[in-house]
Amino acid sequence: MTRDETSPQHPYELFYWPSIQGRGEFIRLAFEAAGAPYVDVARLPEAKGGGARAIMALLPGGAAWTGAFAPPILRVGDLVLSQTVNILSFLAPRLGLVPRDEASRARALQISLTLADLVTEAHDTHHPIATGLYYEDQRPEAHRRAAHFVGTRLRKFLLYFERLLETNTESGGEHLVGLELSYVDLSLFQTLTGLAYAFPKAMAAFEAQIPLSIALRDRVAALPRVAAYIASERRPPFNESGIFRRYPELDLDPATALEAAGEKSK
Ligand SMILES: N[C@@H](CCC(=O)N[C@@H](CS)C(=O)NCC(=O)O)C(=O)O
Repeated sequence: MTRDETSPQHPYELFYWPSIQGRGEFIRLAFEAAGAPYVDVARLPEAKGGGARAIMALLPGGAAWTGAFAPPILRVGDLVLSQTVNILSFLAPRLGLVPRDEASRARALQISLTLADLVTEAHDTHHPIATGLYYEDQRPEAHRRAAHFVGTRLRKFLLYFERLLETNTESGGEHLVGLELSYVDLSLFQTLTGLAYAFPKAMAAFEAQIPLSIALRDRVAALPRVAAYIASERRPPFNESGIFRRYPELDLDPATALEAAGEKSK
């Protein structure tokens, strides 16, 4: 896909928590897959203007606040944007990561927002009551929430993305939108990879039902720039501070998750 801009006048600066993949990772991946230069500002040493302090300056109450509520935040010159999907849809045409026509862009946005919904539901399995509490303070509720997520919601989302691939026959089922790699393909890769980290048992149970999605995930992982990025120190590891967390007690068997938790689905 062609790029709208080959050499932006200002550097792309990403502001996101430095020690987690989280939502910032969807944006890092877009830059990395496109081979576009960017500065992951908070991963720089504090002495060079990095660290969490750089993010705080852009948040409400911060000295450089211009309207963002939470990271990830993108700065390009005077333009400061937040909301992951907003940032991705802004960057995608500039990085050659979305088809040029309006209908395809709108469709990519729709899929990206649905992926964001799934990511939020995955997050809410370990923080069902409050993001301001520790997981350890909401474990019984987390268990209930995970039972519903793994027992009903996860399958529904996964089969939806698989169906999108099946019906994009012109791409041979290889892309969610259009005929080439787009930012939504990258975001599906990241989501599936994160889900496999957090819910290995559940995801193994679903793999056979979503062959096109798994093939897409593996193709993205093997793209030379993405593979180099994954092997690099620029990609923070998955951990239990991010969105996708491995708590074995939440990795329930989808077939029995609801029953095991004493839950019913309406
Ligand atoms: N819908 C927003 C969610 C942003 C968000 O929740 N950011 C997290 C990190 S992934 C955060 O630091 N939130 C702080 C807060 O909500 O106070 C997006 O996609 O960017």
